[in-house]
Amino acid sequence: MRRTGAVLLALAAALALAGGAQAGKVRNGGFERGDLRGWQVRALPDAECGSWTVYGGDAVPGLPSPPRGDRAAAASPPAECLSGAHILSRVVKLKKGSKHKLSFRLAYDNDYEFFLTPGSLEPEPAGSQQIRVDVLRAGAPLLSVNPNHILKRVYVTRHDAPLRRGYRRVTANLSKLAGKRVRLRFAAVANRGPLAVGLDAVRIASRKR
Ligand SMILES: [Ca+2]
Repeated sequence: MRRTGAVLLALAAALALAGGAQAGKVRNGGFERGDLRGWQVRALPDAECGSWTVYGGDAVPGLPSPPRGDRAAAASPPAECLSGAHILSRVVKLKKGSKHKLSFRLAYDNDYEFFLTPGSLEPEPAGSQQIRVDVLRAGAPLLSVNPNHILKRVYVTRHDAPLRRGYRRVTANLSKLAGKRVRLRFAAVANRGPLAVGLDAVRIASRKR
């Protein structure tokens, strides 16, 4: 009985950890579990127009195979959908007194002629064809682009950015946000044509100052 109790306690502790914000860690940031556990997924107008999913190999047209391991995440709405916003996010705690560096790998394939970046992540009504990565206040509305809610703009597609890109590493120094709970938000919005986005190897490297 005693051993069972210890195992249950360990299990409970593990579950408690899994449910809360991890201190500077991005569990399942490489998507090698084959699912999106640990992440929050939001699809607008709804998931019938696709969603963030996990893929392997050449399963997503326009995207290279995962750059790290066998799996990566992808937002790739079906071509028949005229508009959609796809948000992948999670809250992390950045430990006080440490330096923090966010890094990830991003690839995309834009079937429209250029990118459009209105001041909104809603899929309607403004013309929108964009990829955005932000660090938000943990309590901010998920779709907000209000500067008061955004702690760090990490990535935004420029109007004339290349229409196709293989996986590239993107980094951002989050050391100024040490001690805060923040939301990492990866957003793909398209209402002018298909836009496939791939994401892998999301991690936060932390070390003591
Ligand atoms: Ca991976």
